[in-house]
Amino acid sequence: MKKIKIEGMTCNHCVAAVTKALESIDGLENIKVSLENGEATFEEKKPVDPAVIQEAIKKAGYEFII
Ligand SMILES: [Cu+2]
Repeated sequence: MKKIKIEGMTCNHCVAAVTKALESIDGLENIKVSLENGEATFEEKKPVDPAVIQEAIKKAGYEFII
């Protein structure tokens, strides 16, 4: 399981937006986004470039802290 830090989430809409962004990435599964902890966890069915994840989260309007 991988864990990433996400900055900027303030409510459940943010959680939904980040979840959707992560779900749009091919190769990720079991995505869980925690508003409380400001993080997301997921499994990689196949290796995913962190830059792709960062880009998707950025596009959704949040910041992925490596
Ligand atoms: Cu929000």
